[in-house]
Amino acid sequence: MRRLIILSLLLASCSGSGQEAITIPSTPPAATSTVADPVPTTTTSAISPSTTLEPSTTTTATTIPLEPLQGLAYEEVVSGLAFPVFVDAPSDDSRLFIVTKDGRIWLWKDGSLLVEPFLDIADQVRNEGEQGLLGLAFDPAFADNGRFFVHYSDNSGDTVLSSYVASADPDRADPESGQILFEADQPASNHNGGMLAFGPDGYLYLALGDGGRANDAFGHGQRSDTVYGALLRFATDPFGPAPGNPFDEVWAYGLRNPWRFSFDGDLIYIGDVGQGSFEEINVASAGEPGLNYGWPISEGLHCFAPSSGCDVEGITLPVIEVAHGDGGTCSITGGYVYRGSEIPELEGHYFYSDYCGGWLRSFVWDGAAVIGESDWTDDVGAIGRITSFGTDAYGEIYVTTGDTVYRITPVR
Ligand SMILES: [Ca+2]
Repeated sequence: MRRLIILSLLLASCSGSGQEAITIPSTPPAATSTVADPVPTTTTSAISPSTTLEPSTTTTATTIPLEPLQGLAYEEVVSGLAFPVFVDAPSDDSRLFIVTKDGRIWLWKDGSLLVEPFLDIADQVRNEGEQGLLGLAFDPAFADNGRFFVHYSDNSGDTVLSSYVASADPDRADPESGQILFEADQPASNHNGGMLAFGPDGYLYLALGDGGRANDAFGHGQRSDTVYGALLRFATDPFGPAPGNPFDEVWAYGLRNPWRFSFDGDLIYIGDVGQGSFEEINVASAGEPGLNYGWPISEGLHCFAPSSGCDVEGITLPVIEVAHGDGGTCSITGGYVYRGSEIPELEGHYFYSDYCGGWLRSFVWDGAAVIGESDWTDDVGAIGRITSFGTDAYGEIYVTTGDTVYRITPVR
């Protein structure tokens, strides 16, 4: 059974790291025991459950009441993959696009995995450690123009953002359509960031890490004039830094290794991987330019450099900090706010995990504070290292492990 976990934002305690906790007098209080259980004991709403990924036009719109939610489960979608790191789908598209780190995008369609990949750029991708094909985003007009964007490490280990278009066969991309749009040298093999997504403003966001090694070795974290340790924002027609960016391509900075971020309405949720002690989830207004997320001044809600007495004025601090050792935590995996139809009780819950810990947790950001923190790990069970989350076109949430894609489903 799920259990409610109560973590205090202000009690960033007992790390053993020697880092001083940051006192945030203006931060609203964290969740308390008065937080409502996210799972109602009786179901009063009636929805139209979707039990398949078929287009809604083929389903019968029968409204039946849901049984009470007992918990969550992972439903295996497809296994035997070579390190899936992302799942996504264009709007109103029943297919699932599965990214494997080796440089391929696979299609799960009508209940099975197509034999031939949608895209295969493995010969252009270095697939080692944190390097590989790391991000995928569909043009908001994908249904009309077939265009999509990928972020990968090239054979030199450097960052590349490219676009491709689907071929006359909608299940295959045109491998000759690739256009390199943006490149950045990577001074080290780690901390390449990864995530690529369109924001609510229609611009394309790319998250890059601090350049790598440890302790912000290259001094990129607090520089707004480098693309490292930053959230970049691009216009795509024509391609270039988006209008309104505070610093050329850079939209926000002070990030260490933002592996996964997502948008929900006018908010952005960023899972920023910490160094040796603390992981963090940040929630901020997606439309606010120039935010500084603190690295390496802060790691989570603790001072990092300096290790005590750090000045965090002007820094956007995380809303969730997870200490290493909490459930095996070592490297946070940011996820999504649930906006699907199968689990209406969890509408608005942000799901996230950790690569090492493999746990599944959620919370609700109510606009001022974290409420309803929940740990679903006992429900869903241990499935190993969770590399990423993803969503389908209907807002259902998926997780990926080293070889399998699972869907989060309700138990009723
Ligand atoms: Ca931070």
